[in-house]
Amino acid sequence: MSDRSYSPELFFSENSPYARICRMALRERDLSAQIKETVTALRDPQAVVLPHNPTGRVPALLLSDGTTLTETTLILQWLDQQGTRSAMMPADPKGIAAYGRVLGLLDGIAVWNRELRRPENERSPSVLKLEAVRADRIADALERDVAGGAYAKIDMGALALLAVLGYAERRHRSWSWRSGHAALEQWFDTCSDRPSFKETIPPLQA
Ligand SMILES: N[C@@H](CCC(=O)N[C@@H](CS)C(=O)NCC(=O)O)C(=O)O
Repeated sequence: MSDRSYSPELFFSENSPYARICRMALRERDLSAQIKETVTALRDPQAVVLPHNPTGRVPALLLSDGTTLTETTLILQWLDQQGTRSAMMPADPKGIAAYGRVLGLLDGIAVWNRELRRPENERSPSVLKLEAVRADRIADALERDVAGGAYAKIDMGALALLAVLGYAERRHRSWSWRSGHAALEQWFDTCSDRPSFKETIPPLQA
């Protein structure tokens, strides 16, 4: 914090599924005119986010008084209090559980993807296996959830699910999540038509 005043600024990387949830929420809540989005490098001593956020991670949201919020869920909670649109952060236990389940999937996939980015001889086969099994198990649960009507309302849990499946489509293609998950696939194909999703698509990774 400082005595200076800042323009609210959301630091992101195009590849980050965590930041993408916040970027989608910004659009869904019609806050793009008030909050600027700034691309930052990651794991780079010159990264523009570093003076505001020593963790160097995204998303990070710089507020007008110089406070920087980090961690996706905390940023979403703050965004939820801005603007005039109705709240998107679930408050009921079922909605909170649905949001948490998706975050759990995303955390596992982030570990899996990081492992895959290491040189082949440094990868841990047991980590790769554990995360693949975890992701499939959560996808099976999500398949049942979606078939039962969960994630039908576009709240923060639904945005998180769009971001994680969108990440699997473009950046983590070794996970064939569609196989055996027809309801999830249909949900994704329908919901990915939203402008907030289309405007935040990450580059394709081979
Ligand atoms: N727990 C954090 C995770 C954010 C995260 O891991 N972001 C990644 C990009 S997807 C990052 O900034 N990595 C850069 C680094 O590890 O230095 C959240 O919920 O926001």
